[in-house]
Amino acid sequence: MFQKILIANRGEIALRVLRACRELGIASVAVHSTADADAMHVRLADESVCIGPPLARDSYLNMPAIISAALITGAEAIHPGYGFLSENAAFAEMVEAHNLVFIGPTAQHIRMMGDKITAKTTMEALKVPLVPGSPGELASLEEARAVAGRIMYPVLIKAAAGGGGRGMKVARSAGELEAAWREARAEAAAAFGNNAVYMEKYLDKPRHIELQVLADNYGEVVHIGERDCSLQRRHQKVLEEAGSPVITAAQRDELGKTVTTALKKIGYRNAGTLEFLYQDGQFAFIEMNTRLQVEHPVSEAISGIDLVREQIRIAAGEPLGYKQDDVEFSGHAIECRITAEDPETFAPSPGRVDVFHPPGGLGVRVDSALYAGYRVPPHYDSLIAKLVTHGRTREEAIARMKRALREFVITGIKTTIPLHQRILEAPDFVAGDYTIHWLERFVAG
Ligand code: MV4
Repeated sequence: MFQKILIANRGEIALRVLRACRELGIASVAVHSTADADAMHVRLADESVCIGPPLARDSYLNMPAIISAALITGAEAIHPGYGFLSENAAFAEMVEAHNLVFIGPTAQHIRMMGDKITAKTTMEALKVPLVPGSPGELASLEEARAVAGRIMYPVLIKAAAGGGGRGMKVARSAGELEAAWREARAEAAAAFGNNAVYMEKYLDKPRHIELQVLADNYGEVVHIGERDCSLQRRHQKVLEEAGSPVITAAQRDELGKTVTTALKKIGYRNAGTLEFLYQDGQFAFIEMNTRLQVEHPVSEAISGIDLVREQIRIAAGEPLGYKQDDVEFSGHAIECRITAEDPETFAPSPGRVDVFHPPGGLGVRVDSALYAGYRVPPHYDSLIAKLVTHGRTREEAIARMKRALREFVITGIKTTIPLHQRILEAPDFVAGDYTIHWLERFVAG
């Protein structure tokens, strides 16, 4: 096992990784920008290194500064958290080239899944269900017309280097195809420096359901169940649940078997998440994320598995030590992402936190790096707390969430706590009756 790990991140996820390190008896090194000198992750780590000015590109994305910090402090491994360098294959390679361990998948798997076309063709060959679409990259507008004619409108043109909705254009009819083709390619070139695009049939009312997996270095792969992440606004997830209110144990088992078999065949390692669209009772793979995700705590709650501890153990070369049958799911979990934003307009609300009183009690978890007197800097993601509740049933998890949201006091900045309170009262939410479009309409009306 490692004796010292560098955490290449900030905020709540840096604390999350730090906690796993401490429980494993591993020393931690925090890195921080000049804007984060007073941050909680710096205070709680055993050591810290300043890696640059506030802008992320000069600090949390500064690869040489982070590698140097690891070498200087004698850290043996680097945990990237989520965002920043977590899905950067060149960074994973640079880490390994300095005889450090990247706590995540291999650079080869990060690169494979970073190209959405390669990810899809790989999964298709392994019998994972996909949305009908182009067999690979669209070579020309003529090919786009031919594929659309076969799969029928509406269609979506997506960027191979995309994800998160950028470079994605809908064509509802043949008359809209040329504009969608041109706009998607231009946006992809500008955003990613790669104009490769592909086509899928546009699903008009899907849910976004993802499956968490863990894989060791010896061919053992298990899934940790699904998360329903349909409640999102502008491609930012707002509230997630595990399991999905619409998925049965039999569906979970079947999808889990398909996915774990596929990942064994490609030799995938460490944690990962496969994203699916779910509509009319069918799953369709769209993308794979090769990192720890923000919403991982809901999977931890229903499985009792510490996903970060598992990531570290796997990276250190330990076998998983259990099989799929040993993974048991219990109850239901919900996560509310609380951001420093106006709950009506979503305008950012950085600034000084006056009062910070998190909720507690049975079945409540708060992952947050806030404290009274802390200044939320304007330079980074607006996520300030993840409130997670677990109950024996979905109803119990909802009741606990309502209770916990009422207890939660954050003053000095605006937060989205009132938005979550409104969602939890909505009859559609209580019924589990929502798609990826539900929240946009809810906040508009
Ligand atoms: C889709 C889709 C409908 N049909 N693909 C958006 C981001 C990217 N990760 C995939 N996305 C979508 N792909 C087909 N064939 C609708 C979306 C989509 C979406 C997906 C998941 C969560 C939120 C979303 C919001 C808008 C559109």
